[in-house]
Amino acid sequence: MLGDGAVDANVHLMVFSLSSPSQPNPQCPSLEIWSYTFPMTTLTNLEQVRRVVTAIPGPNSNALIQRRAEAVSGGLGLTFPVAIERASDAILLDVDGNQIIDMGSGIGVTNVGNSASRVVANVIDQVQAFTHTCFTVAPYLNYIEVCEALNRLVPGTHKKKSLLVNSGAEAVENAVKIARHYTKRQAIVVFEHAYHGRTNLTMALNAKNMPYKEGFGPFAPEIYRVPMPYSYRWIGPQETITEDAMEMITHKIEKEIGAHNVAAILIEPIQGEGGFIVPPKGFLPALAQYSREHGIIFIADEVQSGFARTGHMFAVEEEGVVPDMLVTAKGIGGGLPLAGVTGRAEIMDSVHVAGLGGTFGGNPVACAAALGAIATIEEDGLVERANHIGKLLGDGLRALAAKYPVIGEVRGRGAMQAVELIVPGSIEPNSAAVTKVLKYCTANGVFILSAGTYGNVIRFLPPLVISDELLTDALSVLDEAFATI
Ligand code: PLZ
Repeated sequence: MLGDGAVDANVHLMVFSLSSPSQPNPQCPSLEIWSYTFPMTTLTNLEQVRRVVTAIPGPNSNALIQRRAEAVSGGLGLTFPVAIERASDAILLDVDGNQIIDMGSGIGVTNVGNSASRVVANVIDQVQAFTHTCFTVAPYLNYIEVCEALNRLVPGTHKKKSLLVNSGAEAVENAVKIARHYTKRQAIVVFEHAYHGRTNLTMALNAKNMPYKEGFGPFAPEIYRVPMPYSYRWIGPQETITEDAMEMITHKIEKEIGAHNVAAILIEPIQGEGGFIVPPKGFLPALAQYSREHGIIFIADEVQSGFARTGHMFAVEEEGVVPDMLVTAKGIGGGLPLAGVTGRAEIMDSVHVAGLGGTFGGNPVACAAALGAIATIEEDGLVERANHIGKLLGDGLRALAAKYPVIGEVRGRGAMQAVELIVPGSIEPNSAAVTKVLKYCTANGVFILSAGTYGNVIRFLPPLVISDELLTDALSVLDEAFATI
């Protein structure tokens, strides 16, 4: 059963001890080695219930946050001022003993649950085997296996090849590099409300200035931004939103850039940081079609929407869109840092040998974790589970929207759902209400995230193994939170 924390794998631990030998150690006679086995349940499993035992944040969290302020760069944000000690499935245990419902999955990363059993077991095995060679120095099997899995899972029947790197931003950068190299063109088209990372190139690809770009320029050239059909805030008629947006985009491309100069159109199939903006039906297929007609590489950034999150393995599948390149990160590694670029073989092979690389990209421990995460998604039916969560969570949020006029819109797909908060009677963004809801949820043991260009969106990205009971409990805390504003 999903979400009940059942783990059947066992962990073998080598324990170094100075007494009670089971085997003498020839290297060092005074150091004896014990080898024994105990069930992983004792290491990772937490009862899947919310339990508030102190104020949240509690005293130990507060002390740790103070220590953080002394040691860690003040340039890092802090969404949830609660320090975590352990986590399993959809429960986070904080340093004060509170059990918190995880409705964020570390920003859409632990889709398979916190410390998922197959991920943990694979990582332990791999760490004991070897931790690093640098894949471009000396290759190893699990990197190739992850690429094979990506080539199989990414939509399209054409021959595909993949590349592994460390982060979403690095993957996006590589996709852009490869698209430019293949097309011998320079312009990259991106969208309003887009988010693609924090490196220099990806900052330029992001729409929002604060906090991502402010003071960090100069930014990379040849990036062109076009309108996003954000239906809730679209000023034109809803009936023709797809056609009207396509008209504005193609006009901009043809008049301001020249379609023949465009290397790639880069888009998140559902925008993440921008506020879970779901494009209107027909928009992504129209964009993909336009790209095809003009020799433009269509790149889907599925860093946040990928790996079963939306009730498909990848969000583009909803409308049968086949991108030329697809970027993955977050959920691929089940909690370890890994990212990928998967694309048409002729595009991925167009780069000269050694034109791509990096010291850590596709680290064997991260690849082992990814194989565990992919097996969990496929064997435990997490794509279907995301659809089930979408129904339960979506219905719950729509019931709240009917009750609280501060909720302007409920939107999303599968286990990627959000509410946009407004000043009742208008569509004016209400970020103050988001702050209040987040504060109440934190104090009551539910972890949620905000998002949105205007900071007025609450997003829900629960681990896909969350139980119905925990989801219902989180919704009831959310109901109480809305009642306080
Ligand atoms: N593309 C669609 O959502 C990362 C950002 C967290 P990295 N989103 C979370 C933060 O505050 O930095 C993201 C994304 C999409 C690319 C990225 C970038 O992925 O792994 O954070 O580099």
